[in-house]
Amino acid sequence: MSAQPDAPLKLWYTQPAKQWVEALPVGNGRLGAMVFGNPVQEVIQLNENTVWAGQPNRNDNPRAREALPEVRKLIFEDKYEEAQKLVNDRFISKTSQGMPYETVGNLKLSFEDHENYTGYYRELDLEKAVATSRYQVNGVNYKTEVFSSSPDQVIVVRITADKPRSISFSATMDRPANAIVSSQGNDALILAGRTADFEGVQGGVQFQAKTKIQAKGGTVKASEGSLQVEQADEVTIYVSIASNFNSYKDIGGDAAARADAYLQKALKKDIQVVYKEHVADFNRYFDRVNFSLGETGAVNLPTDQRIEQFKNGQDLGLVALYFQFGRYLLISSSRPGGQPANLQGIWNDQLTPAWDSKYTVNINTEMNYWPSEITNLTELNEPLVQMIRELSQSGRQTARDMYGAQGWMLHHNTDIWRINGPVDGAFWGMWPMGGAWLSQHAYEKYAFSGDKAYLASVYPILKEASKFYLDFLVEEPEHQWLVVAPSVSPENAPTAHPGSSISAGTTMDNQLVFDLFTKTIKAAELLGTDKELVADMKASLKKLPPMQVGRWGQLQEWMHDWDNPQDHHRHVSHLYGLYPSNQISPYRTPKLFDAARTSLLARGDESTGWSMGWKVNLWARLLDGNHAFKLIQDQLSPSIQPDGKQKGGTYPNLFDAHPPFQIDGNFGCTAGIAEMLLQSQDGAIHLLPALPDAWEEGSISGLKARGGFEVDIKWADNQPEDVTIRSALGGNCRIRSFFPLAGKGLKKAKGANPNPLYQVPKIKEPLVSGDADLKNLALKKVYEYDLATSPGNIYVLKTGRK
Ligand code: FUC
Repeated sequence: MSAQPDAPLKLWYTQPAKQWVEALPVGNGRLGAMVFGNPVQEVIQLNENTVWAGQPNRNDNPRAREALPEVRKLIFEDKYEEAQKLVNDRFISKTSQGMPYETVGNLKLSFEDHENYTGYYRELDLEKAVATSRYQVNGVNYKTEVFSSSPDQVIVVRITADKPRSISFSATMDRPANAIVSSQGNDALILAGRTADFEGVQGGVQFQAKTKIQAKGGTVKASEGSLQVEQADEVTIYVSIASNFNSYKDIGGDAAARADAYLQKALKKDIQVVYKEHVADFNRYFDRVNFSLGETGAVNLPTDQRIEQFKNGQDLGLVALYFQFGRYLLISSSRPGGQPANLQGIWNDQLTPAWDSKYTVNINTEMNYWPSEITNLTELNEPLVQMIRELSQSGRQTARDMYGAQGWMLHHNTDIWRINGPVDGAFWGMWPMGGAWLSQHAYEKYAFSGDKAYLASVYPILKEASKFYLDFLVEEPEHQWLVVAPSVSPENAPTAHPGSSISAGTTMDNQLVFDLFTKTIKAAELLGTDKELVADMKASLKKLPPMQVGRWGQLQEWMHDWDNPQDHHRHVSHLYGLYPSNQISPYRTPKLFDAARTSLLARGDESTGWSMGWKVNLWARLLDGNHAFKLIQDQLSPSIQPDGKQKGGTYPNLFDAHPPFQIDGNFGCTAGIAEMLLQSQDGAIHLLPALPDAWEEGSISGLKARGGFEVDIKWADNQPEDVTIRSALGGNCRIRSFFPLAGKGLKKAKGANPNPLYQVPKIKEPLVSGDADLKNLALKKVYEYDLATSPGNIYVLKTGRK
């Protein structure tokens, strides 16, 4: 048996996982497992995505409404500390700060006589979504495979050996607290529990995890809450988990009956069929995108060593592996009908994980979904869109009770109960922009698909979010601009008042309101509705503060020129306008583009995992592939240092480290790699907009572009060689490239792009003050083409090099 993988798309190791961040994740969106691959004491840590502490509850603080005018007055008098104090007293929730997502517990398998194992190998196969470990004991070859099936809604553990009657072990289940384990019949264990009371909210989620063992040959017996398997030829273990959760308002389901029903259904099938259907189901998503930067000898190194050596430079195969791992994680943690991926996706071994492993919506939740459209996983957005629909219901109460406003709103956090109130203290929580940002995700799916029926279905989300801001915006005294107040530029305080982050009219807020209104107007016009509302939004848009260039040439983070060039804060909120939004463009707003670059350079590179993931996207949008690659190198460096301390980076199992583990960085960097190769936010499909010098040759297929296009690119000598564009909707396809292209129907671009899905916002360039220095106004020559496409057709372009 070789200790080498037979395909590049595998994470693999030559030792079992000692810590959780070495274990390998499998998941079907609902059920997650972390597999340690230990031959002696196998641990399979289990999750189910509705196992959250607490129960339906609200955390709005209606005392805010009365204090709102006073807080605004304090802000406009520059009394930011006092404003923050009042927000803490009167706005911040006095009840729940959000409930934690909890582990279900563990399945443990003890193989007493396996201590002297040899030839150990374990892998996670990204194409099959199976975690496998294999080793030898006394001349017998053992193999354990684990997967989480979406068609069958069970986790499956398969243990096989190449000699009959070789498999003997005992199985137990446990949980850190609040659960009882019992056996059922001779071959099943049940772990039954209830989630915790937290911050005054009683735990109400009841759940059951049922483990059923089927052995071929040999015997299975139960005793005192454990199962003993003796001398079996092969063993299949099914783990079925369910809870009483029906919706964020209703926990009246029957956990035991549900867990049983899933199990019985799976047991009726041949295990080979369960396996095949699992692989086919997973592949339906995974196979849509192929990506290669070429492989070097590094593919023959275990993944943990590849991460350690990545900074040395040549292992581009690890970039492709990391990219595909990001797609793997989204397919495994976000499936239609379920919950969106939380801070840890669905994988969490604790009862009170960092930040409760909930939904932080001032960057993290959105980042989780950045790869979904561009990397061709559009269906996996559905849980996020569903959560936004729910928040747009629950958040009406918050808008009304806290701010006396129409519509719906959300602050910087939510959880499975769809809380909308401000939490954690004013410094972090007084950010009334969650609804504005999430609404972009509801809309973007339309920009990629052109699906008007879908747009109509999410229009109420956009409309009601906009109505909140129409009521909430207030005129500031200096310029009479309409601003959001109180708010914060997420989690950052300016040096002008370092103790208080509270301010008005922050750049990100203005950008978010701009996007929300612009998209709501567009949707209303397409759907032929709400003329008056559209007129109101158009009037308000004219009064939003413009983006401003500050005294050191930076894009101002705040309405006032408060930015400190030494500020290395992980949030780069004012650059929202550059990515994920498209308000800043090298071709339409070169001065803002230059200012954004100055800001990002000053912010620095190394940071928390997700911050580096964001910066990969930002450097891609700044058309600087080398700098984007530098950030990938920073992010793909070991989080765990020789002295045991952790920093932002990557764990041995390729999980992103904030630290601790936070999945947003995985998703952010995955999206960033795609943005380096293809962009479509700026009125054209830009091929290879930010290709690093070191990525000389490669290919990617199946990336999606706005306007209903799917694109394959093969390049060599850092130039596109073959480009294939599949058009789903027809219409003009404008193409941008740093190199000339040739192809049937390709014409030099003329005028504005007539494709309606490509319209870009009109942004006024700012006045740049005398002492600010713009450095980047000279851009590389770019070629622009128009290609008239018809639905269902495929277009092949070649290099135009002679
Ligand atoms: C935001 C970030 C933190 C962390 C948390 C979950 O508050 O500022 O870095 O990612 O979310």
